[in-house]
Amino acid sequence: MPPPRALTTYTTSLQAFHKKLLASQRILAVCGAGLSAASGLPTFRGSAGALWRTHKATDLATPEAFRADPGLVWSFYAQRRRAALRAEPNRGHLALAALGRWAVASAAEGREGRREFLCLSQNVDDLHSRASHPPSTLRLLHGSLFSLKCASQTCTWTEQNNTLDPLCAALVDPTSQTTQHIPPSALPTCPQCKTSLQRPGVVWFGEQLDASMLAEIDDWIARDEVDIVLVIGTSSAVYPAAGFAEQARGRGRKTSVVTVNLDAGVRGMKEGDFAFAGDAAVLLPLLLGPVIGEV
Ligand code: BJW
Repeated sequence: MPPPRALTTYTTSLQAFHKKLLASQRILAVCGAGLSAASGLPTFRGSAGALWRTHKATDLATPEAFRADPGLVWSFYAQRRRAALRAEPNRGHLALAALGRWAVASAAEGREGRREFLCLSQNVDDLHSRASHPPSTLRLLHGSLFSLKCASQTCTWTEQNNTLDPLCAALVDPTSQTTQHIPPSALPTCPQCKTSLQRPGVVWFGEQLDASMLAEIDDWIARDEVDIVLVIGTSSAVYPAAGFAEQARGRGRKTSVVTVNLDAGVRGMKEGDFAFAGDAAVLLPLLLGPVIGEV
């Protein structure tokens, strides 16, 4: 019987990857929902997690869905807030956090040829922060389940790190399949404008990501060649996140794109790239071990 694909990929390139890693100065990571799968949180596409009740999760992550039925969308987010609060960061989050500390320590040494790492995460579950990832090396592209903001585009109210569960009485049982329709009047209102509803502080389809964060990422990529781009647990279906690996590759000829995904395969790989098929929580500590040690 042929060996499983994951094992084949892993055994043929781990040594070569470690050689590249040890010679690398600038590392970028782009993370997606697959990173948190081992923590028990569902992904968006191609799995049982793609459906919430009878709705496609991606259909609920839109301003149109919120306008049409804010109670339904809030139930979806209330359930995900609860699941994320109960989840624990896995060894993949810990490995990335350790890589962040490696970069921070290198910057503190202030010597020539310092090592840099920037972790761009599409995940909104707060598990990077709970794994003690240094904030200076982490950017949350799609916001956070634990940020709130006003649904009105003309009101500036926001609140960070709100972990109240339930957020309001109407959201006491967001998992219930039989929950009645929740009217807007039962949902929390913005304390500033006192008119519009509060909404999750996440980025929905068709909404702009934070412009200053995007400019900062562009600058980081443009500043110098990126040696490694780790593309971890993402379907790379959503932009701009899906474009950062190629943007970094365009900057230098030595960039290796390293895919870490249950479904990783060799399709689309270029010379010097790597693909590791398997659980990110298992693979990341192995892949990053030579620079971060044990996690
Ligand atoms: C494992 C694993 C394990 C599982 N270990 N791996 C250019 C071209 C075309 C369209 C556009 C474009 N630029 C912008 C757009 C429009 C749009 C877009 O990209 N549409 C696409 C559908 C094409 N983008 C936007 O609207 C963005 N805004 C923007 O660009 O503004 C300007 C603009 C607007 C309109 C037009 C043009 C410009 C905003 C995107 C916001 C995305 N928001 C969401 C919801 C966030 C809040 C929430 O969480 O509820 O973000 S949607 C959802 O998808 C969520 C995710 O972060 C995102 C990506 O999903 P992710 O993380 O990749 O998860 P999955 O499930 O797709 O994949 C999981 C992977 O893990 C799989 O591959 C598994 O195999 C793997 N896996 N277990 C390792 N254990």
